Amino acid sequence: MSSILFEIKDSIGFITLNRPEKLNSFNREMALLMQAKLDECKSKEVRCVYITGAGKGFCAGQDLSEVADPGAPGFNEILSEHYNPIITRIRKLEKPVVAAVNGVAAGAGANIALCCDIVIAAQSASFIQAFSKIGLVPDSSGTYFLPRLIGWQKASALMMLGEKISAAEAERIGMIYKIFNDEHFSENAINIAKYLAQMPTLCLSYTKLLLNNSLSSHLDEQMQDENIFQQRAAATEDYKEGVNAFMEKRKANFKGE
Ligand code: LHQ
Repeated sequence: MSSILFEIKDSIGFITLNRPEKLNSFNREMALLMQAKLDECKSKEVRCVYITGAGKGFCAGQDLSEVADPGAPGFNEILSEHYNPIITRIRKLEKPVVAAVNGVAAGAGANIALCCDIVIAAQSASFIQAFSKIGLVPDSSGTYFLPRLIGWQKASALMMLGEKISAAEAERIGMIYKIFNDEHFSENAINIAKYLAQMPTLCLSYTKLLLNNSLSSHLDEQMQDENIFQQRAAATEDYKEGVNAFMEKRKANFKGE
């Protein structure tokens, strides 16, 4: 069985982390496969990406048995060839990426989820910046996104203490968007992806780009960028369709063009 399951359905690229016996922790093969599947999601056929885990966990970060192996890839290789390219691909993908956190998300597994555009979690899921517990620093873009999501103090404490927090607490502090009860989790999470996949994809990609830029730009630059991307959005077929549908009091049929 492949360590990453992939299918395209209803214009959604479904990526399932699939090493359930190891809580879907990453080894080299799985990390490279994840990159390849994210690349496949560049296809126009895919209008939303949905990442989840098989079994009871979402992802426990690095497979620690792999790093303990004497022939293991070095730390530089692991970060520059495994995790960082995954984060870059998710942020650069010109469509929304949903993390559907079905269970525990630890270490790099938590941070991969947190770099996604919309993070939803099952009520029983949890998040842990597990790095300090094994003598490592947070990676996979955690030190970038976490303080921006929840503020410096909470990020600093969660990263230093390595405290596990519940999905409900993660929602409360703004680390994630929403939780759903376990029973209807995947149905509700997939409904969000289905909705996104029917939206004006180009406008969502411009929104993503603007948000990416806003993490490091100034007000004047940001408003200039909004001006540029608003003109691009206004030139899309979906904008015409959106306004026509509003005037005609009908549901818009967006094509992502
Ligand atoms: C695992 C793992 C795992 C292998 C559970 N590996 N087997 C970057 C640079 C280079 C190198 C290092 O890494 C990184 C990035 C990182 O991600 S560093 C952080 C690595 N991850 C961790 O330190 C988390 C380790 N796991 C845990 O703390 C717990 O397993 C959590 C809190 C995730 C879940 O706890 P439980 O729900 O109590 O599950 P469990 O501990 O019983 O785990 C279930 C099984 O999964 C168990 O196997 P077993 O054969 O005993 O049933 C674990 O050994 C295995 N597993 N995480 N990362």
